[in-house]
Amino acid sequence: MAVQAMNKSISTFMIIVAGMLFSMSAMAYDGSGLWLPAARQGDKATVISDVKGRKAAIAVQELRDLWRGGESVTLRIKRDKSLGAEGYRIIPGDGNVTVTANNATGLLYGAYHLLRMQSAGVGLDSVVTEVPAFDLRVLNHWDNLDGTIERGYAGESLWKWEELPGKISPRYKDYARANASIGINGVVLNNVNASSRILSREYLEKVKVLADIFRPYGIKVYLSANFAAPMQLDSLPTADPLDKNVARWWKEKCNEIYRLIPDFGGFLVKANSEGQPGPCDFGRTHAEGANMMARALRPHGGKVMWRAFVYSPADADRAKQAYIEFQPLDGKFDDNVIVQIKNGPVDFQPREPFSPLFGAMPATPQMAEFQVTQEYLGHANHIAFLAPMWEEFFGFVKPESLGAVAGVANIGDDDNWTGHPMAQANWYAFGRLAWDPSLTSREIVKEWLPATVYGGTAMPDDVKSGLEEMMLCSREAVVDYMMPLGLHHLFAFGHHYGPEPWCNPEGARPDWLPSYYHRADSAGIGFDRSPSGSNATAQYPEPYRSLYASASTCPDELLLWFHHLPWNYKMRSGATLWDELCRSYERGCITVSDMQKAWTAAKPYIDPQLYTDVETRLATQARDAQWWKDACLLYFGEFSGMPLPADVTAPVHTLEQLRAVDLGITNFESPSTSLLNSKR
Ligand code: BDP
Repeated sequence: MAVQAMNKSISTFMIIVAGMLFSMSAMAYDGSGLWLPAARQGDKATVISDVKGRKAAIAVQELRDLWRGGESVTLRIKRDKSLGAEGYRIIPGDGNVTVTANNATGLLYGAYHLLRMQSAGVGLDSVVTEVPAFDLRVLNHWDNLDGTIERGYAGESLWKWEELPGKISPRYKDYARANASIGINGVVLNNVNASSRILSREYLEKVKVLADIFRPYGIKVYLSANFAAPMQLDSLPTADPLDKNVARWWKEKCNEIYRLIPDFGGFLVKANSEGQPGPCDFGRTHAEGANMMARALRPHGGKVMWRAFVYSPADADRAKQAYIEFQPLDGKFDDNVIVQIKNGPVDFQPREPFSPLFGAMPATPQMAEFQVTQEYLGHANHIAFLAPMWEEFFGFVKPESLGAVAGVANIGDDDNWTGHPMAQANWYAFGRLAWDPSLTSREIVKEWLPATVYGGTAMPDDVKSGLEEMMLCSREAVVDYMMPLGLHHLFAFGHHYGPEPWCNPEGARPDWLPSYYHRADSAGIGFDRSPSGSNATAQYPEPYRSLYASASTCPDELLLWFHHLPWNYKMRSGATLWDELCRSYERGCITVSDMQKAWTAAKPYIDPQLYTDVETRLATQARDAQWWKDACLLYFGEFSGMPLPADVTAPVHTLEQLRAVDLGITNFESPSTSLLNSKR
């Protein structure tokens, strides 16, 4: 008792100390400040600059308000070809730090670099030279004009269309600032499932207001365009890209846009995909459609980002379809078209191999599309730090082969922007990797955690590294408890949250159903994409083609993506496939419980509101991990007929109970099932 009381008073004391540190370093926590430092108290920092214009003024102001380095900072334009349009150099000196760049954009990025170093507690001891790897680093918002967000889990859209252009939310500027601070320079405002109305005069005037706010932060606005807009907005009889009235309509539309927004970035287009209109409706190719729009944008310097996310059943394997449709179009796109390809060949699963389209169209500019929002990784309930996923991608697809990167935003109007406070790390990581894809996940988390979670506290090193590990292992944990060994798309229909490997609603497209992907039967499990199956492996270049083609060389983590194997197949570890599968699910659950422990250890040093929020979400994550494990192992166990290995704990649910959980097919936000709650 006495010991407990003493421990309690020690931890109360530590909470008070940590609380004092917090109040010294920041305002009351609500998550809205993201990773940006709090303003200095008292005197401003000394910043010397004679560079004119809004951008430079922002850079100066940010440093005056936030820089605590002691040295003064000089911002200076200095011509240097090697720095390009956005690069910068930071030169430490005696009592002064100098930032040079070719223009104010570079100076702004240089200013934010200094502030990031400050937040991460990194000293400046040598010259820093930075040039972004990609010219275009863009967030794709899947925001609808009615304020909802497709696959958004952080409230409603930030864009208050009904209030614009008259009323301006202060968050527009905060948003731009946050993006600039991590190097994002483009924003697609609306959903790829686009309403044509965004291109109406009424909406363009609203868009202009946002573009004007974003411009001084180096950010261009882009819009998702509906290919049938000429028909929908102005009743043209067709949207055929080779029809001259259609081409004229787009030209005039672009002229209208550029009169309002002279630096408009261009269009993002989802065409002939999941029911969206496109050139194929008129017997034309994707290239013909994209080029028609590109020619309307060309005089103004705009770009078309044309998505390759298509899967019309040209082949029995969905994973092959985008390649089949797009690869033959190589060389047929105008040079202001860039083909935007999801990282994997299916759809943002917890783990996919890279899409074989990358590198397969050498005469066509390509860009990668990542999903920052956690549609398939536990929504805003699970910690899944995605830098390791993107780092893995860049291990296969060389950044030099890409012209740009896009991330589907996880941002909404929640106070903390991203729903789960730790999901801010994914926004941050996307920006940082889009600037410098050679950064490691660890480097990124070492910047983000102190800047956001524990800066200014006396957190001991072992607790800090516990939090780093918590972040770094989180994506692999999700893979383990949801879809290990290359399994994919075991999700409940529609909302993609919980497990439903048995899901089979009447009339659904087969390639939206889990059984299409897992193919479990008494003979085994997995999708045979080897040469004896769908031969998707043939779409890959060597060495991957051969590596993936044979189960004996295919990496474990992609095994069931490429192969259908017997339950007693002998794995590299010596265990059977079934035992390995069971252990993977078990490991996922154990990792989440380790993540909970790391978070608990950090309690005395973390703002209480943040602490409790994450603690609660981690409890949900732990519950869901168990739910996934039980659902998948009980269901697959019916086919394998094999018992759980002795080192795997028994399920806490029965299959009947889990099958009875009605997940609903739309608008699923959190697993509020009393069944699952009561089981803990
Ligand atoms: C899928 C989403 C769907 C999107 C689609 C896309 O489930 O909501 O519209 O991707 O990327 O992942 O177009």
